[in-house]
Order: sequence, then C-alpha cells, then structure tokens
Amino acid sequence: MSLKEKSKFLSLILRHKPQIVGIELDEHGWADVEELIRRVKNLDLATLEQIVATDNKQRYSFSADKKLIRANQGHSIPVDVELEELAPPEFLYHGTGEKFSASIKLQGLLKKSRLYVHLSSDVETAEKVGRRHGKPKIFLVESLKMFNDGYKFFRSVNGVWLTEHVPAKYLKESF
Ligand code: HQG
Repeated sequence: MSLKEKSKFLSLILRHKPQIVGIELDEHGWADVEELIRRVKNLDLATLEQIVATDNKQRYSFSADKKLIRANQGHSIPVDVELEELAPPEFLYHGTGEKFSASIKLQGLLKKSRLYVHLSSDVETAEKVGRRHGKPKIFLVESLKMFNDGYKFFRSVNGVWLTEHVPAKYLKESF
C-alpha cells in the first residue's frame, strides 16, 4: 500500500468506521496509537508520523504525547473534536457537483452523512472539492451575514470552515 492509500485508509478508520479494524474512538475522536498499529497491517509509528507530517490537507493530529491520533474534521460518526467556534470571513465557498445544484438551490447546503457542511476559504480549494463529484459547481456563502443572523461557525485546526446548515437564501451562484 502506498502512503496515500494508507492515508485514505486512516481517514476511513478515524472519520467513519473504526470498527473495521476493531478499535473505538473516544468522545473527542482520538484513537490509541499503539492499538491502531497493532490492528492495522503494515502500519508503524514512523509511517503514521510521516502521514501526519506530510498529508496534503493536514487531515490528522497527534496528541501532545503522541499516544493518540485523530482526524481534524470530516467525521460521519458523532465525536467532539473541540472545534474552534469563531466569526467567519464575509464570504466562504462550497464546491460541489453540478448535478447537485438544483437540489442545493431548493434545500440549501445539507451536511448529508457528515457532522457539518464543509466550506472553503478560497475558490480554488472549493473547486478541488467540487471536482470530487464530477463537473464542479461553486457556491458563494454569505457567511458573515449568516453569523450575524445567529448561525454558528467553526474552524478545524487544518483550516476547514464548518457549519450545520446553509439555508438557500445565503447562497449565491454567480459572483
Ligand atoms: C452535497 C473532503 C444535494 C454537497 C473535501 C456535497 C471536503 C447536497 C455532497 C470534505 C445538498 C456531500 C467534505 C443538497 C449538500 N442537495 N446535494 N441539498 N447539500 N449536498 O463528501 O463537502 O479529502 O460529504 O455539496 O475536500 O464534498 O476527505 O462533502 O457535494 O473538505 O479530507 O452533498 O471532504 O476532504 O459530499 O466534502 P461530502 P464535501 P477529504
């Protein structure tokens, strides 16, 4: 397995399905590093360290003593990764597939299987996220207006903006 494949597998375990390797995450999303290494074939501490240090989206963090590891965001299982709650910039962006556009214009952005709707601080990143779903479509989110109307925003330690729901009235398609 390449490092990238190992990183993807780690994402599956730490965000979605820890049970597939027979481990549990604690309430803050942490997995025990020793146990993880014991349960996953061809995974050692050096490899984990390399993944944490080089992952292109900084998806994972160790605890200060390196005994625990977790994903910084993107979970579908209910864990509290102690996200920073703060005021967002005036605008954020959401990249999606064009095929979802009509439904999004009606319902707004829904979190679907994840704990939050994921938003990017720049168009370029949003476009990359969108391309994962085929022909990309970018929405602009009037995030500061939402915040001023009482919606909460969080930022993960790797810089992804998160919120529970973006009603359609805060979305713009051409900007
Ligand atoms: C769409 C990756 C129809 C939504 C990325 C998205 C991100 C709707 C899809 C992170 C909808 C869910 C998350 C509605 C939302 N009708 N479709 N009303 N509301 N959707 O993968 O944001 O590489 O769960 O637009 O880079 O694509 O894994 O979310 O297209 O940061 O680290 O439902 O995952 O990061 O798809 O991606 P996803 P996402 P990693």
